[in-house]
Amino acid sequence: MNTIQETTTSNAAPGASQFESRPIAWRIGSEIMGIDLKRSDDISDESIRDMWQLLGQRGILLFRKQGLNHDQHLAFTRRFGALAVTGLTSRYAPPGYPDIFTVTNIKTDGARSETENAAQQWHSDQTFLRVPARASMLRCELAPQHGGDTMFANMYAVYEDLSEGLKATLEPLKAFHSLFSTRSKVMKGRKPLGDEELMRVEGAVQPVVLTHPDTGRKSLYINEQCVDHFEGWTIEESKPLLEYLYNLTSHPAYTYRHRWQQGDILFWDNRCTQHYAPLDYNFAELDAPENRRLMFRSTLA
Ligand SMILES: O=C(O)CCC(=O)C(=O)O
Ligand SMILES: [Fe+2]
Repeated sequence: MNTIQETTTSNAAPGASQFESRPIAWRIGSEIMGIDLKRSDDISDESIRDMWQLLGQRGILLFRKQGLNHDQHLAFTRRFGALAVTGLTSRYAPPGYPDIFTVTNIKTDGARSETENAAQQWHSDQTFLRVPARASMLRCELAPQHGGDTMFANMYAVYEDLSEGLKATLEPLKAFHSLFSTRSKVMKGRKPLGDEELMRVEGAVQPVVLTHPDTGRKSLYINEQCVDHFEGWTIEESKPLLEYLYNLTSHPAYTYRHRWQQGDILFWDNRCTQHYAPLDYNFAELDAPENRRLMFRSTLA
């Protein structure tokens, strides 16, 4: 088995970084401590660079108890580059913040939220766009009393554990990613897309094995929300191999499961991780205040 580089505070450039970090699981994730994200202008460029480097290695970064508002959330996200401006999140955006995607189970005028099941399948974000999301940052405003977790899988590790034979088979393959794949559950219960939105989501062909531009490591880049066939293969031909790979992704050995607390920020790299929200809270009683879940996501281009 390949191990992810061990992460300690000494991993950062000596003297330059303003934060400490520790792994939150063996194969994926580090917590960043000792930094106040409300004042992201005060964070040094070196610290931002070190966080970005750690994100590429560890896949996800956790920041506890930050309590950011929308402006602070976007300001911190922008320290890592331009936001993804896709026009696709605006229908689920809080008023005045078209770049923030709201993930919630809170009803509006008695109607179920269209994003309550946004992550019922393992995926990384916006792979159906020709230029997919590089990274995403999810902030917890309200967590259910029990559950409401999000799981993350290390897709470097999934790839690295395959046999050399299967790696060689997958290496030249490409896959077609679409919101409307035969597997996708994400559009169920949502208002149909408008013409302009439809044009943006016509789907995209992506490599099956992605080399991460920062770490040079390879990861498995398919997801069960968007992919039902390899390019040039039929859905039937692709199915057994895809299912084998999707089952590996969900194996607990590759994952970290996050129990949310209000104020948490989770920052993930979409090129080497996938995520999934298991709906492990009491959704039969959504009107009860203790079952409410409210999250906001910013997305990097
Ligand atoms: O609901 C969650 O925990 C994750 C939602 C999601 O997939 C996303 O915001 O990209
Ligand atoms: Fe997602």
